[in-house]
Amino acid sequence: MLHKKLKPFPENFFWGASTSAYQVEGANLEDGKGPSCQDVKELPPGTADLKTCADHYHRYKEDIALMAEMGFKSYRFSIAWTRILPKGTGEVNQKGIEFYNNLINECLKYKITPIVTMFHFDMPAELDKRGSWSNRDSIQWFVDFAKVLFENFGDRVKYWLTINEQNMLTLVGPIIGTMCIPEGTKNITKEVYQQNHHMLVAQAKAMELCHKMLPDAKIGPAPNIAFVYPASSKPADILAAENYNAIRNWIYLDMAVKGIYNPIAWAYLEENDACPTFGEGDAESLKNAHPDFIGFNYYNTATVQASLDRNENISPSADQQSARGEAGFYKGCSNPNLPKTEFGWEIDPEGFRVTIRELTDRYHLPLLVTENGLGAYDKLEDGKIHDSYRIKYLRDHIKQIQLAITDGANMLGYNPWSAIDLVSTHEGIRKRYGFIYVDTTDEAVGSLNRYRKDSFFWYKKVIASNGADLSE
Ligand code: BGP
Repeated sequence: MLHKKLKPFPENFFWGASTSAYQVEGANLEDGKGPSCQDVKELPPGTADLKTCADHYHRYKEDIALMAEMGFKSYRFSIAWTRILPKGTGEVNQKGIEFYNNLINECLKYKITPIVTMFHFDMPAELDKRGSWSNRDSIQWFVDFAKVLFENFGDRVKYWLTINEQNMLTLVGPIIGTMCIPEGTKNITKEVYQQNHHMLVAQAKAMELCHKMLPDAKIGPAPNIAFVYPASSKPADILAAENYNAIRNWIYLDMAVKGIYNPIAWAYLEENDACPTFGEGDAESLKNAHPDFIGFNYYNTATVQASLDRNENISPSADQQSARGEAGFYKGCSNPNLPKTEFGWEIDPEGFRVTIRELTDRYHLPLLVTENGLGAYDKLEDGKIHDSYRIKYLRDHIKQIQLAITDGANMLGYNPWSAIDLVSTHEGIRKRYGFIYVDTTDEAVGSLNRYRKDSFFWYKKVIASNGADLSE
């Protein structure tokens, strides 16, 4: 649709940015925090460990002040489960409560709305030992954790996100250092989707509890949604795209929003003898979630073609944004129409609009962008970082949000990744995303001084003009 006139961004639009606890905080075993799966995993070679990260734990005041200087209306961060419950269940660590109280209060001091992710890739190591999400008890562990969060922070936190990128945990969990598969598992797909089922039920129960305990709060899921294109107009490629859309995107949101398993995804599970077992009450719990909005991370689209041979050998995904394939179901391929980042991720701003429209069409719920951004090798020169490539990426995506709003989408906010440089899931701190540069490297911890990147000043103008001025 070529609009004659664009609608403005809504008033009270949440302009902000995101981080996650294990990637930004550091102090990973300080003040009573227990280890999470991230702290005990084998690090990808040459990447920074998680002891320091951006040292946000000690420097959050300086960081929030910088966010306030940019004019942030929201800050999306996650709460480390093991800071609150060092062993995952049982005793509460008051120092952990204190830290997040301080962080939340600091945001509120500047009228920045805290948007809190309850779980971002950091399962308590003690719970991993007990089988992690493969153990049905994980549903209760998560609900108990949620209760502690709602009790302690619910008076001030009005926006909650349940599980960050549950779809990536399920599809590429081992690459991002999460998801434990019990030794000797024969049917890995079945095991993974049983864990996925437990997460879905845990999420649904947490949403129900939130509505009960905090009637004026809002809660939603936060998957990584990337619309899947067919490689061509061949009908077989269209079917392949529908297949991958079903298992990459819709299985998560159909369940979160409607409480049903997506039928194409279910057929895939049947084919693989991988249908999850429902426990007592699961079906009801799944129906009772009623999210208030959909949070979603968008980096780029995916493109697939038909896989017409059930014995085809398809290599596994490299990470969150690379589609792999399933013989006889779909096969990932690159999109020749799209440029790539320095780290090989395709860049597709228009695909953002496509994805937003599709989400609007399918679910009729308000949408909150919880991640979007460009990972690059930034250079600090004379105290400056000239990241025009990032400005271009963000500008192109913000334009597409406005087009989608004009198309009829209800957009709550834009919280790109990341507020400040932090450690990537598997490519170290050299892959930077922030508006704020942190002086540190994968090889050694640096001064940790903060520097405003060019994108910092640009985003400040964008926010001040409520998205009307995107010029550099
Ligand atoms: C998302 C995760 C984030 C984040 C981001 C960038 O999948 O939710 O935690 O790290 O991707 O990915 P990466 O760090 O792999 O570059």
